[in-house]
Amino acid sequence: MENEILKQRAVLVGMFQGLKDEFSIEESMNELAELTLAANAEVADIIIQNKAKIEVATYIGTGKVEEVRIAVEDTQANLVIFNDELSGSQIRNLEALIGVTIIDRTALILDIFAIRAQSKIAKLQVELAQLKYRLPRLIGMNGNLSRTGGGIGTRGPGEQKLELDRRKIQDRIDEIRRQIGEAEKNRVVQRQQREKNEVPIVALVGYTNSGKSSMMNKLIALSDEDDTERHVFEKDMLFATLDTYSRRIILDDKKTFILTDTVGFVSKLPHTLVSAFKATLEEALNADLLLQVVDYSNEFYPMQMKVTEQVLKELKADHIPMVTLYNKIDKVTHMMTPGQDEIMVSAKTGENIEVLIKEVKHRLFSDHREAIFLIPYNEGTISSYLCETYKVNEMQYEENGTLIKASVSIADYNRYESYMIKE
Ligand SMILES: Nc1nc2c(ncn2[C@@H]2O[C@H](COP(=O)(O)OP(=O)(O)OP(=O)(O)O)[C@@H](O)[C@H]2O)c(=O)[nH]1
Ligand SMILES: [Mg+2]
Repeated sequence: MENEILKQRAVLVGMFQGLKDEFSIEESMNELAELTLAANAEVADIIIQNKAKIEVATYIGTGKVEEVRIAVEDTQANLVIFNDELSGSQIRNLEALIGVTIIDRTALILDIFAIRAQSKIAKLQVELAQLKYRLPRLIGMNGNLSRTGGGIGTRGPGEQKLELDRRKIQDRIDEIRRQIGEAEKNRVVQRQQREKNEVPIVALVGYTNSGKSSMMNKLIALSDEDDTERHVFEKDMLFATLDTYSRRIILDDKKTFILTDTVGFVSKLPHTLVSAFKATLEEALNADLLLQVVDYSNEFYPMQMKVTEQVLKELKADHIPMVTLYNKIDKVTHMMTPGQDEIMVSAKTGENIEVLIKEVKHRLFSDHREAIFLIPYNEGTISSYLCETYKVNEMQYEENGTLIKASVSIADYNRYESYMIKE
């Protein structure tokens, strides 16, 4: 089968540079192996160099290069993946010495994104990130690209072939930026509409595969608008979600908010990707509340939380109030006592989801105030807005208009103050 012929076998190479990034090299290589599988390649061998100094020409030392070459020969691998970013000349030198395609962690992650991208905007963003990664490395990668027909590092989003020519790449980057800007205009209009209506936004953020989309689906199912057509894609794979999805969640007392599902993060998430995905992450960056979903059953969850918080900082979203959801508690035997702003949950069994909802309500709606409005009949849009947005405690058709008694947000309290009547 064509797929089997194309299946790549990779030797993974990592360098331990002291504990400066606080994660063990084993954790990092373990994750690199998972990313390799996610890109449809096999792991043939893993080689680690314990060394603090980086060789300018080959990244790892000469002896280690030879060790990698032998491992490639022994395992019949046709690809070597480095755990850190390489320069164009390092790639070229290593390919000359080892004799197979060399890529780095960034190219691997970009490749997975290229496979997964579905929507037009996600495809554009991935291609933009790939081209920006590629531009400074053109000299090193030319030979590589002309030699291989497919495989990791050469895939574009969809069936597209990536450009090779510097000037054409620059033109394409400009064109993609224009198209993303165009697509974003629509989104901005939608958001402004929501802001006008004062519907609060809650965004699910966190490490890839932690259960963000599952949590979203659980909350959609609980919403009294339950409709499986509104469910989002959830799956046990890295980067299942690349687009931002927003759904309206209506709670039992009609309290309404917008819930947003976002792309997952990963350690050493390429900067080109973070900036390319800023457009889709915009909704999350404007949220009133962040729910950080953590896979509590994963032994590396503390590292994953650290990465998530770093990326949020990079996106300048670290000022938004956040509640941490330790998810997948159905998979663990050892529980911990959650601190403030922390909830132990299971998106799968629904355990403690009611605690989560209570917390969200408290965060978003505790400033609501009781009010009685008399809305004139020629202002029908206001009365229907109030009825759609809030749980109406009392409603009567009076001579001069509709009398509505409800608990509303401060913004609406102020906005419709002129229609308010005292009891
Ligand atoms: N046992 C268990 N599995 C869960 C739970 N929540 C999610 N999962 C599983 O975890 C896997 C990943 O779930 P997703 O919801 O797709 O994760 P995500 O955070 O959206 O992942 P990305 O979109 O890739 O960033 C799926 O196989 C889910 O079924 C949970 O509470 N318990
Ligand atoms: Mg998801």
